[in-house]
Amino acid sequence: MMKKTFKERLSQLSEHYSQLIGRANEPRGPGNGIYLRYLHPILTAAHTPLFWRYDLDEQSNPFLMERFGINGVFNAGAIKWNNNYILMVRVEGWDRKSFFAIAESPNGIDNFRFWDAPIYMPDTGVPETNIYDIRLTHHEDGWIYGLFCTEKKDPDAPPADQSAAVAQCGIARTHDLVNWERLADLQTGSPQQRNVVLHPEFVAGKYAFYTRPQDGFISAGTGGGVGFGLSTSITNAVVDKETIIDPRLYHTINEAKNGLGPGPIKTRLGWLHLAHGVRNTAAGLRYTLYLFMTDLHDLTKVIYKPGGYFIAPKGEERIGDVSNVVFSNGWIADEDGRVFIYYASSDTRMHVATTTIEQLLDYVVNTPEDEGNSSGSVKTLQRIIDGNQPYLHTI
Ligand code: M1P
Repeated sequence: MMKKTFKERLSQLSEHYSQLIGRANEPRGPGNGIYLRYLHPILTAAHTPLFWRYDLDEQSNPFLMERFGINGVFNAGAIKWNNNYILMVRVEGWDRKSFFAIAESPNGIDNFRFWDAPIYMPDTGVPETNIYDIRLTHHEDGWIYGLFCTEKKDPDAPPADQSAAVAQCGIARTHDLVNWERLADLQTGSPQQRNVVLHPEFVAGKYAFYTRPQDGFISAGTGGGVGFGLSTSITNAVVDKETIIDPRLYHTINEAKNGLGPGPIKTRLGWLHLAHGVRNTAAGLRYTLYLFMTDLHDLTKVIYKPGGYFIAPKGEERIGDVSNVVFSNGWIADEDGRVFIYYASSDTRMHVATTTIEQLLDYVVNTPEDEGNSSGSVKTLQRIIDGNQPYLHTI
């Protein structure tokens, strides 16, 4: 009886798993003209291999129980590698610890499969409690770098406080995505660092970093904003001076905090940046994504910044472990001009949105800026309505 149950369950699980992994994805039109969303998430906890989650030995696991539960797969770094689309995913177990694992797809929109083993990320001597949100940069020095958040319990927290933590930026590099050399953590003057990103090119012969200085683990305090700084070394990286290039601002999508997403894409008009902005609401923090562009030569100068958000949580994206969140730390720009934006929803699952460099340039150049007040918004809208008068008969 027990034997039959085990075998039946195993074949049911295998069938469900193959159907899920092989499921074709399709765009959800007509969209907003800026990007296309897709029908299905590209990765969920259920996409992790059965042989991670289950002990498949009938003797030691007669009920075929999950022995290592996965809570969510989200916030993935991305890179094109051997012609395939690679996501280095934050996998979070039932125990709340995150680790990295790689999933690979031939087309970037479906058929993502996890590599057999998770990534072993070496530590710097004192193991961190949690690592997450890696940004992958193929640097002009030839290495692929991964910059990620390393989190430890705050040593100064009183015993009653079991949640105070210190976040800093871990740095590792690789040539094959499997074997990682861990370097010293980034040093800055800020007590907390998350969302640190390595720029792909040298700047004045130095390594350039986008940072996010904060006073607290959750709250920006006197800090916040997307910062920028240089370091002569990558093996012992030190950023002495952080210049805030994109501050948080009152009554915008990023008034509470913001942070850079993946490394910027170089275009003919400037460096294209994807970032997240956070505002507080009665229902908790709301995370949306936005775009901005910096000058090709002066990386601290923002030259275009469309008003408002680029992607906000929609439908099922709004619900999850940490609801009302979209977050991105990975995108891939293909040689043919297509761009794959990989974003996570509600700290639970991964999605893709597709667009092109030309669409993104049109978006950053021609989307009205935030005028900073309601009457400015009305003026902007009236300008569009007036301009449309000759075309009203077309709709
Ligand atoms: O829970 C939402 C996000 O919260 C943090 O974002 P930030 O660094 O801007 O504070 C991170 O923990 C991120 O992983 C998470 O998705």
